[in-house]
Amino acid sequence: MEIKVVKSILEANEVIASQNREVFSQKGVYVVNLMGSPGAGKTTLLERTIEYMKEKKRMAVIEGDIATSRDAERIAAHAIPTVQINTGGACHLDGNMVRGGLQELDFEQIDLLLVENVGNLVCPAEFRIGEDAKVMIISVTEGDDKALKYPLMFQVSSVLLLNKIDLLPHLDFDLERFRSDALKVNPHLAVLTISCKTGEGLDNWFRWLEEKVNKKATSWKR
Ligand SMILES: Nc1nc2c(ncn2[C@@H]2O[C@H](COP(=O)(O)OP(=O)(O)O)[C@@H](O)[C@H]2O)c(=O)[nH]1
Ligand SMILES: [Mg+2]
Repeated sequence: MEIKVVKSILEANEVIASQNREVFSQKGVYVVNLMGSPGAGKTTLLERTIEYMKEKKRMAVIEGDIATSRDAERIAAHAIPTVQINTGGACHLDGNMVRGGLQELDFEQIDLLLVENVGNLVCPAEFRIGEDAKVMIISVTEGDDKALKYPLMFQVSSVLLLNKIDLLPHLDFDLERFRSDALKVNPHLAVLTISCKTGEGLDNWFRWLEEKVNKKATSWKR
């Protein structure tokens, strides 16, 4: 009985996520669902991405948090349309919550929608929101053993950003072990090492993202 209930929640979410995706496709908007633990660097990555992309792409951000609008305030300071969704306790965003936020945005004026999911290494991976890609960010301070312990998020992501590599000299983080575990769980994962603090490696992320946004815009105009 319980299993049935859980299944129907996930199925209902799939329907709404597909409807969101249809809206994004009609408008040619590329959507990233950014996931990771609290403190991994999600908001900082969005800030760096906005700084780089601002002159090239029209962006908007949806901020998912259990409470507060602190992250939305950080993003809005960059003069980007920002919507805050407070889940009021839920550990992830789902399709319905995101649908509620879409009314606040003018998709005629947006090429790229960045969604910061609730800080959590488990739940956000279970729910589609209508995104083109799930991207996960993990920081070296979280340890090198997370891929095998929390496999689902690694499995559903297209890109894995390993952040805070500026801190590596202070830690026993085994980069090769981390990379090989992650690829064992998902051989298609693009693993990029970055530091949002020093900027190291971010050019690879920007290039990946820009290519995807351009591709979606091209297919939309046809
Ligand atoms: N040393 C270092 N600190 C970082 C880096 N990226 C983010 N931080 C810091 O990590 C903390 C959490 O970052 P935040 O972006 O708020 O994480 P979020 O909870 O995932 O959104 C902040 O104090 C950031 O300044 C990095 O590459 N290196
Ligand atoms: Mg944040």
